Amino acid sequence: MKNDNEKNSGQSPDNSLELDEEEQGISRRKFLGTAALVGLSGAGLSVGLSSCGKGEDKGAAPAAPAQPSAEVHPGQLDEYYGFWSGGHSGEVRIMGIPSGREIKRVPVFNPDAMSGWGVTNESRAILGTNKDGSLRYTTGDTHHVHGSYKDGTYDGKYFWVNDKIHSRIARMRGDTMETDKITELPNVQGFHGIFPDKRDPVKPEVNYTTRVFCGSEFRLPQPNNGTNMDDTDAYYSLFTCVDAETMEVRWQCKVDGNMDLVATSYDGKLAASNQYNTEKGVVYANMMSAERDSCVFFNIERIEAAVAAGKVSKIPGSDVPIVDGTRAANADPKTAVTCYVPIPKSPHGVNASPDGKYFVCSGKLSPTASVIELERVLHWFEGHTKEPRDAVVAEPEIGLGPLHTAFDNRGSAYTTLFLDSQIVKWNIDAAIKAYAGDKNVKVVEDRIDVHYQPGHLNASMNETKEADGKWLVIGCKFSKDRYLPVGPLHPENEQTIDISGEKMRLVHETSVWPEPHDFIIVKRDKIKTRQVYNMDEFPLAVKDINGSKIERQGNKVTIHLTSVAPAFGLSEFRVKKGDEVTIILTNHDKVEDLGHGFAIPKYNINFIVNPQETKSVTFVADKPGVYWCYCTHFCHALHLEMRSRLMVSP
Ligand code: CUK
Ligand code: CUA
Repeated sequence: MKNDNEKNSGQSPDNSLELDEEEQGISRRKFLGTAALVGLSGAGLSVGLSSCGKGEDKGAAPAAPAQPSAEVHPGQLDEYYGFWSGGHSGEVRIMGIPSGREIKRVPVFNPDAMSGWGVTNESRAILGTNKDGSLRYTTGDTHHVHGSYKDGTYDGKYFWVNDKIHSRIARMRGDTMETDKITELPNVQGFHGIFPDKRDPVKPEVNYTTRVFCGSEFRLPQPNNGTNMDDTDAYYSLFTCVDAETMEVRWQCKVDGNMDLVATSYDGKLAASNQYNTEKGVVYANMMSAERDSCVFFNIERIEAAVAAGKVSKIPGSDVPIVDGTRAANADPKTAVTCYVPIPKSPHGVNASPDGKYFVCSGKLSPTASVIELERVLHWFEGHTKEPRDAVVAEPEIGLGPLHTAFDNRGSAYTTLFLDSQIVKWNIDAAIKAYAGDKNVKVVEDRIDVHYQPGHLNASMNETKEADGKWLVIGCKFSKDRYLPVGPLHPENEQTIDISGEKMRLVHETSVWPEPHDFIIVKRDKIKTRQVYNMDEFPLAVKDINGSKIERQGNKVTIHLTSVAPAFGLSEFRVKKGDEVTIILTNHDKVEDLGHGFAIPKYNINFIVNPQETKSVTFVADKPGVYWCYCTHFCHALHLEMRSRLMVSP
């Protein structure tokens, strides 16, 4: 194991000329810089795929004592929960970190045959249905999972995830790790960045999450009804505030440009979104002409004051109050609700440092990361500084294709370099000094090759005040040669790096099915799950263990059913062709993990009930005959015998 670690540790390449790493980094960057940027404008972001990460894993630093191992032995538990988005699978995945073991897949926007998500009446009500009863959407595209905060750190209560394709926000409960609410955002397309606030900007006692902010990428004509499609200059996008508890949309803020990721400050005063295409292009080439795009800051207190004062507009067909956050309407800092901080070329990603002082924003077409000091953004809003750009306090050159940044608890930042297939570790204070003119500081502290083309990365507890600087996980977009080939589509590759020492050490990798984007790594003691439901939570519950029965009202039949391993409360039930049948199933088993499945052949019904849980399904009995309803979840030695007979008479 140790040998493997050393072999794969990918320490910064050593070469015979013995350049120091800083010099190497720069020469590599200069060498690649022109060619790669030229490549970008023509061939998209896939340049360099065939040449990255080869043959540079020669040297290994002298072993530090007691290096942390990613190995979690059989029977042992991981130290962290990892909450992963599932991309176009539409789900959220839960992994153990550092082992990378996948523990759960939580259906969110995706129908799921095991749990019955999209099959049961309860889940269909959350997902939303059309008038004919069909699901409103069966596709999803999840990118960013974020948890609720209290006192600047995770409280384990809720997790939110975005659906980029249909602009929905979903909430997952921390105790059951199941989706409990979904809201479709009005007036937007391409809902991408999402971040909960960390406290209220004006009420000190509210030191926990009460709002979730949502950026939207695509600019649209409004109202988007086909009457005004050609005036592309009039298109715009909206930043949306959703109530964390009710999941209702509170307000929207109109902005210039496309919004990408979202970050929030620890004092609750600011939220921000990095922006590309401030050019307002509608074709690719026009979207990258400007030398600088922006990171737009939202003054939450002022926006909410404007909403309260009724200084809002509305889009026909929607009730949501809209505040004008466009550049033109916010020229005067003292009344502005937004501040557009210029950032080099098409930034992708904005992340808050755990000390609460900075946001880091990287331009994917610029080799830099910009450090924005939040205090200075607030000063701009107060009229003390003139230019929004004055809030930028550092802009180190770190490598090619910088996307997302994570932090440890020792002042270092870690940025993914998509084009270089590397992670670069750099020092924030040193970068600030260098920007101020100090030539003697070393900004870049280390580089490591990853495999390959990293997108997001995240460090343990990174997006909280309790960032602990232990593990860094890298979401690599391409695995190429790292796994057995499985046909045209390769898995993606999540690599785990030990960041507890000065040098980064690659210690583990695991395949993941496309396409996770972002993830968070949460200390396990922040999460309190429960394994058994309370029957009272379900209004429909069949509480009497002997209460299974058939009820008929006209052609509506309700089957009240219980389950106790290895039997359902009724061994048979008869209905007539054309009846609308509702089955309510309450699981009376109390033992942890003793769930049962309920599947009806040819009727497309399959779901499970967890201990003490109730679920229901409704269908029209349109096919006469015998249908064996059977338990799909192995529960007992007599699991195969756990059945009930549905008989539909003609
Ligand atoms: S995005 Cu995919 S790598 Cu949706 Cu956060 Cu950056
Ligand atoms: Cu009940 Cu298997």
